[in-house]
Amino acid sequence: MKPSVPNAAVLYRRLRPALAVTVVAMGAVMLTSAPASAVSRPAIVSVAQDQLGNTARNHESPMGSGCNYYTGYFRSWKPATGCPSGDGVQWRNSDWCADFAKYVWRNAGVPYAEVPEGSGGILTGWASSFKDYGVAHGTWRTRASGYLPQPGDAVVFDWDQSGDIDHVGIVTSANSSTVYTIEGNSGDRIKANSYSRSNADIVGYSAPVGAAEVQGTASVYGVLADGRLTYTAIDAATGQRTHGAVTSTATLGFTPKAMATLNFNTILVTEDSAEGRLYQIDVITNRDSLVFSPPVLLGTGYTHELLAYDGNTHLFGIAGGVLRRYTINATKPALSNISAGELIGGGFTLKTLTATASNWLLGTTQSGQLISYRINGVESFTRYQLRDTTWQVFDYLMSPGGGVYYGHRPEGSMHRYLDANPHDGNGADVAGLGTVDAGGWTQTLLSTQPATVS
Ligand SMILES: [Ca+2]
Ligand SMILES: [Ca+2]
Ligand SMILES: [Ca+2]
Repeated sequence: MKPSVPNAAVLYRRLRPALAVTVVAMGAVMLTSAPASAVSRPAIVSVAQDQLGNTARNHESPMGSGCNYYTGYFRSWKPATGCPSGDGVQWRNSDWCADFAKYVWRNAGVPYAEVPEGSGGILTGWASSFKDYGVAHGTWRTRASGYLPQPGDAVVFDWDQSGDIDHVGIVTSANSSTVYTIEGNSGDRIKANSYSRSNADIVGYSAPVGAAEVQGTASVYGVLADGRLTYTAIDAATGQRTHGAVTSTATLGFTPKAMATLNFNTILVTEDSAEGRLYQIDVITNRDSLVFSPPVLLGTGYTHELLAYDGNTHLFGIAGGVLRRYTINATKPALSNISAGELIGGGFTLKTLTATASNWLLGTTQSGQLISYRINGVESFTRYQLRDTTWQVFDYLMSPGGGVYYGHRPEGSMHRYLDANPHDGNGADVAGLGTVDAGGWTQTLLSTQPATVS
């Protein structure tokens, strides 16, 4: 038998075993100060989905009576006449969209959602209280602002556009055109819905306090099949392309094999040849078109299939399944600025490679695994398998930092992910955030500048 008021950590543990410790720790912090650690957006979505699938309480009983579990969970003073009991709660009669949304936030560990309304809590049984929460905590965004709603946000509606808010739901995902939700009291039940993001009934969105928010711009360099270079910028917070692709008129003059972006205007590219020539490319401008100096040959022997730079002096290269680490001590390196490669280890039979932070790598395999590696030193690393399947669809995976991952598919689409904690060795908190573009990324080689997003 479940307790009448489920402990948030207990419910959370049932949903996401590996993260339970994090949530308990955060709860302890919340007693004394504003939380510093991030609430997990995927955890919010999981709680909502869990309730959506809970047939014992995902609808009114009797249907149309207003009697529901979620109002009973929060308020003993609401009328119970004709309402059943279930899951240890006396169900009660109300419009319950806000009670459902509050339940989801509270049980996912959203800061301040646990504060009772009689003790200064902002969230109440009124849908408008979810706007009040965002305004009070600085996380409110209007629909008209163009904000791309994020999983776990609360979305509030004004059905009759009268100026007062009528309804609230939980955002599960969104893309450039559509926002997807799970809502309580939608046709007297919990229901998954979708709306055009331009639907005027949507007033706006409140983000949960402490949710992983990313800031920064991803700078992506690429090579087209004809050897021209491209530059594209993506706003990491919204996932929208803000610049480009701008394209050079000049071509590389050699067939590239692997590429790493050192900084905003320096790229390393290896030639697809037995000699393994390594070139440095100085980008002069990427504003309206991309202009670069003729590639400078640095040396040979760089036969790597994959390269990644971690933004903190380390260039990683994989050749024949062997990972080596080079230290680069100049912004525009000559060969003398690149150390001999340290052997990190073998068995790196990866399809893609990127760096997520200093001495942290992320890659995918042909069989679809998503793997992160902590590089400890010479012949020392720790491997974490974040996902077991499905990631083979990407031919390039790139991270500009901040747990933001971009996956490129050969047909030209670019997909966006957020790993709430990219360095916990755990993939349960990796959330798909839709596409940057459904097509048009025709580059045959791609690389992003590291450490520009946090
Ligand atoms: Ca209204
Ligand atoms: Ca109803
Ligand atoms: Ca993680």
